Amino acid sequence: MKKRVWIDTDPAVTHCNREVDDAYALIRALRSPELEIVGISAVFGNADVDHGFAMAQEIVARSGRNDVPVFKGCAGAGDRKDNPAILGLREALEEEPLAIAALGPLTTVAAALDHPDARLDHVEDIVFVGGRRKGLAFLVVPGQPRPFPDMNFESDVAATETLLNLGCKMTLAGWEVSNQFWVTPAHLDLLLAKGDACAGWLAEQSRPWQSRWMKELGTTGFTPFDALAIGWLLRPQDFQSLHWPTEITGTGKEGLFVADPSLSGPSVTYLQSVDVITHREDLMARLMGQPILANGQGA
Ligand SMILES: [Ca+2]
Repeated sequence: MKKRVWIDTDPAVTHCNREVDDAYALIRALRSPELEIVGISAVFGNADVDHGFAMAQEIVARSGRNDVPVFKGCAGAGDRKDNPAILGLREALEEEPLAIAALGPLTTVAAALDHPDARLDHVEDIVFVGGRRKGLAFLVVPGQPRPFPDMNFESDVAATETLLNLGCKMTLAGWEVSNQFWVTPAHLDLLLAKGDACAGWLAEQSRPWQSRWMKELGTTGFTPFDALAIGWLLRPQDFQSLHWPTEITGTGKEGLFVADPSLSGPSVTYLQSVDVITHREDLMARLMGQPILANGQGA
């Protein structure tokens, strides 16, 4: 049986900061026959919601998956009035249980679920690209001038609070698990050489983003953060995880979403590490549209 999934995403790719990792997550998911993607919703974040909506539609078309509906969601933190994404997610939940991959700020997901008619008992998991282990700074390299922000969390702290207070099951696919995983120039060359037009487009769009990481941080490539959240839905056996209580400390931009055994708030599944080699094989094969073998490798 296929796993029902809703994906909430903030793809920039060709616009604003040109971050590409939502595209890695979306194409990976759209090319995974194990998943029934019942809807994709665009939210503000890396770009404004209008661009994110258009880009999500473009990625669906490039992946050859025009059968998957795309909905426009919330335009900013606190924008919780009904929109097609909020109503679409709530309707999808009425039918059967599903998992939610939350790849951007949680505004739309919180608005959909914080409603008397929302079937919270049908939320199997909210896989959120955010949160941190206590004391963890988001540093790619030692001596980095400024740590990376916990962008999706910081963009709407209240939305995270809402979902925790509702008692929703949540998995944090945040910095720690993602920052072990690199897409290098050789991987982009492979996508171009062995992939189809969609994989080639992704590789070309990734070059400027990758160059920026390598130039500014001295890395061997970039981290496709959001793709790890989809990976958890596909191959949980590749991950090491912990079940830890959380707390939201501080307020506004000073706020941190922290998981640690010493805390006393709602518990989450915290993804700690992943089998990088197996998991990257799986990602690359799916991006190129190749069949996946049981060991996670492309045929
Ligand atoms: Ca994202």
